[in-house]
Amino acid sequence: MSGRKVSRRKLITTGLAAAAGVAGLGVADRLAHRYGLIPPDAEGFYGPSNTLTYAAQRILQLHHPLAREFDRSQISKGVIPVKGQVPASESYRRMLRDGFADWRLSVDGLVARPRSFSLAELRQFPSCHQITLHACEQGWSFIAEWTGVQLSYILNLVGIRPQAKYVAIFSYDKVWDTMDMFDAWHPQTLLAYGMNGQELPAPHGAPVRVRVARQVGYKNVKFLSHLIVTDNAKQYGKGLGGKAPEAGWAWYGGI
Ligand SMILES: Nc1nc2c(c(=O)[nH]1)N[C@H]1C(S)=C(S)[C@@H](COP(=O)(O)O)O[C@H]1N2
Ligand SMILES: [Mo]
Repeated sequence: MSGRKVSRRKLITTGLAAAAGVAGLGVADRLAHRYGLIPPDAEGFYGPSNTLTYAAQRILQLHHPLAREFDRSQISKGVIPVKGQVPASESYRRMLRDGFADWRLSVDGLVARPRSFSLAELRQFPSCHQITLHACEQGWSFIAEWTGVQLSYILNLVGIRPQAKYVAIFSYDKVWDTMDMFDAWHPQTLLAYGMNGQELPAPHGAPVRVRVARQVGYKNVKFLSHLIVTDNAKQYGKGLGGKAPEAGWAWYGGI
């Protein structure tokens, strides 16, 4: 045994695991509550295990925050799978035809300076590139290069209020989700407008999608329209924090 100091993090993690093993999930759940690590889908049959997974991973990840990045030579070749349809609404189709000149991403809620961004504005901000794996919960994956602006850059521009706990994400095809501030501030979380060196193709989410490298497919919302910073992820839809949880997937999709 080396070192006498046991970090607080270690204590919490060990505590959660031990509580789950010895005393049942109820105790782990109480510990997670104490540290504010309760996912929006914490109720119902899978609720306790959703809470345990989320709380334990968030604590462990303070150590290993980055998703693996790959070489250019590892980018997937051939046809890349697509999930979901390009939005059919007339307003979306018109923007697509016009190269998204009139598209705006509005960002409001618990922010000091609500505003909306054009695609041209997003492209002017410092850009990031990442070659990461996109893994769909349904068993397929691909590696691609993504280009975009860090969500954290946008959050800094609008000024996040201290009560902020989630970013709610809305799209043109009525898919929506919420992301906690850990993912929202994460350096690999991008508002991506480019894929494999080109403009983001419509089927992959044009003009801008979320790229959240540490989460499964459905957390990477495409066809963005609106971001709302909030302290309550349960106020939308059926109160489970996203469209995917309403279809039975876990709100937290960490990988
Ligand atoms: N707006 C929107 N975002 C979405 C989806 C969708 O149908 N609509 N599908 C999700 C799922 S399940 C996956 S796996 C990825 C797929 O990304 P791709 O189509 O670029 O491969 O997008 C996610 N984001
Ligand atoms: Mo997916």
